[in-house]
Amino acid sequence: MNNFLSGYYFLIILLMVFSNNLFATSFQSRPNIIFIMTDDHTKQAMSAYGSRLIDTPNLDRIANEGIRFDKSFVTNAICSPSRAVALTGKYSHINGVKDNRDIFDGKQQTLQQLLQSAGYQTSMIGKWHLKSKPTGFDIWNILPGQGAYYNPDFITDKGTVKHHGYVTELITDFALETIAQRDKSKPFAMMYFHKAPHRNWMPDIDDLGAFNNIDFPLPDTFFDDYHGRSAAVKNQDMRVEDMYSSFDMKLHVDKETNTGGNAEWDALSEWNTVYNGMTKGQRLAWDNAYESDNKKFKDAKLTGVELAIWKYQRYIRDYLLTVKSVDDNVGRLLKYLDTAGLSNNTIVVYTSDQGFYLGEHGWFDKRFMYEESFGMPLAIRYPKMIKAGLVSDDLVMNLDLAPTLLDFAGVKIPADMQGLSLKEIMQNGRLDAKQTAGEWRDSVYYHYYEFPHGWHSVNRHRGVRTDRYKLIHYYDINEWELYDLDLDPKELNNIYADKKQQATVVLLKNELSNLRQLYGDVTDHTDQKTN
Ligand code: SGN
Ligand code: CA
Repeated sequence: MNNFLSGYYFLIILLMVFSNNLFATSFQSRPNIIFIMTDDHTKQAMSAYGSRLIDTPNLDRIANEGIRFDKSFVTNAICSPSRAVALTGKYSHINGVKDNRDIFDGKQQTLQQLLQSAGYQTSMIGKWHLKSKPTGFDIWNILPGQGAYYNPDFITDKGTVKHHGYVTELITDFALETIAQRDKSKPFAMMYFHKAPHRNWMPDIDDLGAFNNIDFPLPDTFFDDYHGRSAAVKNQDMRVEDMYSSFDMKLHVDKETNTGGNAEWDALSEWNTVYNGMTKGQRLAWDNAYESDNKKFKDAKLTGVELAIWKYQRYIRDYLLTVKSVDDNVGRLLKYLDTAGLSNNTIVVYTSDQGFYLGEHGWFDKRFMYEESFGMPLAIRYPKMIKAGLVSDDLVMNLDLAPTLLDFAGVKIPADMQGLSLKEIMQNGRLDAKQTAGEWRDSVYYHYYEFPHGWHSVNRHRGVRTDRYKLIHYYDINEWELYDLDLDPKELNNIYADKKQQATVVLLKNELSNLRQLYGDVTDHTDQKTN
């Protein structure tokens, strides 16, 4: 063979090997990604975390067939900020969304935009709640604002369309359609973001009344008197006993007399709008499920503790039923992946935008840095690369999600992302804080901003949590709290002023200041306008 020909064949072989590699990378090894986020779903309502309230077999399936993170936290426990953190891998003061009123700047670097540039087909289905138009997605179909449970509007780049049905099912229908119609020449990355179980917790038609005969256990701290805690804890407006009779309790009243977290808000007319937004048939099913209990309640004229307990029961039944529907629909999605042969090479992340109070401390809602709302459920399944049944006790954050998914997708993690990839933890089996000491972060940093405007009157605060301790600073009122989570996991005993704890206080203050340096959150907000 002459030189020219041998060179020619060599080139062909090289090209074949190269294109084969390309083929292998883009079609086989690069995982698909389904990022599931719910809104306000807390670990106390997920059986993989030992819930004493509900079974969630399908959500548990993700944890059992992959890894469950037991110490997973948000950086700022409220909806829009938390989403902005998950999509950018950056804290609120950097990504610009500090509270629910801020508008996300869609020109900034995001997980979806990086995946899209790397050749993924990207889509966003469900609750977006970042105010600006979604960017970095090939396909999007989102709820406006908080969205409606029944017959919701959805927005695409073609405009707004009202759909008949129940939001959790509709979001799932659209997600399945999007996967079925995907561009098969590319891997896909889908955000499948639910509205449920967000307030006002309206269950699906098929589930209405299903928990009417169950009395759920009250959390141990339901009657918390806030003794020894900061004024912030005493002055919040998020008590179950103050929930709206109309919008939350679904009673048809003439006048709303409860603050519900925002005394200015016209809860009664909102409830009427939501109720009348159902079709005649839906309202009939609704009335059948609620009206006999409503009548009993009106006749009983409960007050005080009895009234608070009645409200808790109605709240928790409705909340749990909206979770049940999420579980059923995630089950549909997982089954679809099985049948389509996609399960093995698809990363499924399950998380929520934060946790929630299910009566703990007498509360609903979130915002505080206590475990129930600071924590979030986090389970990730990727059969091809992660062993089933792993559990991690490492301190992980929503900040880590974007870097982790980029890492698995083979995309370089930008240096300005502040989170860390969880890939190694996920591949190495059970690690705990002790085993990984020195190799992983040993504290997490938190900063909540929405005060005095907005809902529920929770003072701004920042804090640090280590494996054992939590230090919180309500800086506007300059009050501190310290908890020993080993001895006091329910955070009832503030030991900040305890003389024996002063060495710990110094260490933690030092850690807090180091974290503020590390993440660039050094501005002293007390001298800024409150936003
Ligand atoms: C609404 C709720 C509040 C809730 C915020 C934020 N009120 O304003 O209770 O804290 O959303 O929730 S409601 O009566 O309108 O439902 S978040 O999940 O979007 O952050
Ligand atoms: Ca939320």
